[in-house]
Amino acid sequence: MTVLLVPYHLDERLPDSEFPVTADRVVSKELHGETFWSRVAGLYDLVGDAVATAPHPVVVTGDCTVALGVVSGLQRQGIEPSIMWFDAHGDLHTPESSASAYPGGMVLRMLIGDGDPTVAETTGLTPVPPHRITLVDARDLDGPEREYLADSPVSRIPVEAATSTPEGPIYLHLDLDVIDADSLPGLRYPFSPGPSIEQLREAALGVLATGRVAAMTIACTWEPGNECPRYARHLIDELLTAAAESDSRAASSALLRPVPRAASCQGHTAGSGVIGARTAPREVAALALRCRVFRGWACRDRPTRVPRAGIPGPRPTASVRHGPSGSRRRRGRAGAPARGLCWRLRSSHLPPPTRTRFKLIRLRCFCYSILHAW
Ligand SMILES: [Mn+2]
Repeated sequence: MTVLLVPYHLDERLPDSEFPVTADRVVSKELHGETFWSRVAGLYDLVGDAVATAPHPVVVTGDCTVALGVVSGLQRQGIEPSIMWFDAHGDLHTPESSASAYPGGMVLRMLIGDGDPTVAETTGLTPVPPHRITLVDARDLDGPEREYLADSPVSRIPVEAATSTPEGPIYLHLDLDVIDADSLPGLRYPFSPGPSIEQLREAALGVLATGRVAAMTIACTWEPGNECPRYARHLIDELLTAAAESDSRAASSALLRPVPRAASCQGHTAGSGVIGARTAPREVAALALRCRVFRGWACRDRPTRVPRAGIPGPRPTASVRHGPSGSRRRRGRAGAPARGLCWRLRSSHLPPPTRTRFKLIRLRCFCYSILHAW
């Protein structure tokens, strides 16, 4: 387990002392930009990098919007999670429906693909299908949010029903304002009545015990400078302990393993790590050589998802240009991953001893794709 602290409420940097955790890493950045979303997009891109490279990430933060970065990080690993979203609020507004224009009230809707596209464009986030989202104990809902929920596949359950978990990998998001405001005085958007700290703890530990939690967020959505960190410390400690314990179960779950023997371009999974936008080409090339072939897709122009090995990925879209991996083989044999070498790499990226080997592999992949195209 890796504890990543993103000490922000929206674009405001908060003191680390507001978060009762010992972080393995603090993710922060100078924020620039005209609009709110352009200011935070770069930060969430860094969060995505951190999540994609950290084993079993737990993100501790001061708002819910950071979830955009967390989900994009999971997607970079080839994980398409179901979302269990514990929150007193729906977070289902659009810029048009929101009376307050509070960005935190729009984030779940943005994960579904609605609203401002800036963060998705920067981080490569792709929409999560609404039927994979479960809203737990959201009770302070506005009219437009109720209307949306009435005919959307997003499910809404009380905290007692959170024992039934969705299939596959889970992203567990805990906005601590889901707790009854009387038990946690000092929240930014308090709502009472609601579940006790104990009830939230039980529900969250139940989800963690499945061993399928790919990432967890703990959103400490309180006003700075009050007693909340002290009240919440024990709960957070227990959640972190449970997350660490569930790691061993998760490690044996094939669903959450990184894509094996993978290498690719910007933002893609490579071996056990992820190549970020700032990774040196030489390093990318070295990884590609070590794997000889990559499983998944290569893309010249922008990050694309690398599907889990052995599981067919999404079909190529016209805007995505692929390397010589020849998708025909994948179509012909269901379940077989595409093979090929990321052709963003050039032999000039390599030191002379490996250059010939690289050229041979590239030639082999090219012949392979020609053979299979015919
Ligand atoms: Mn929230």
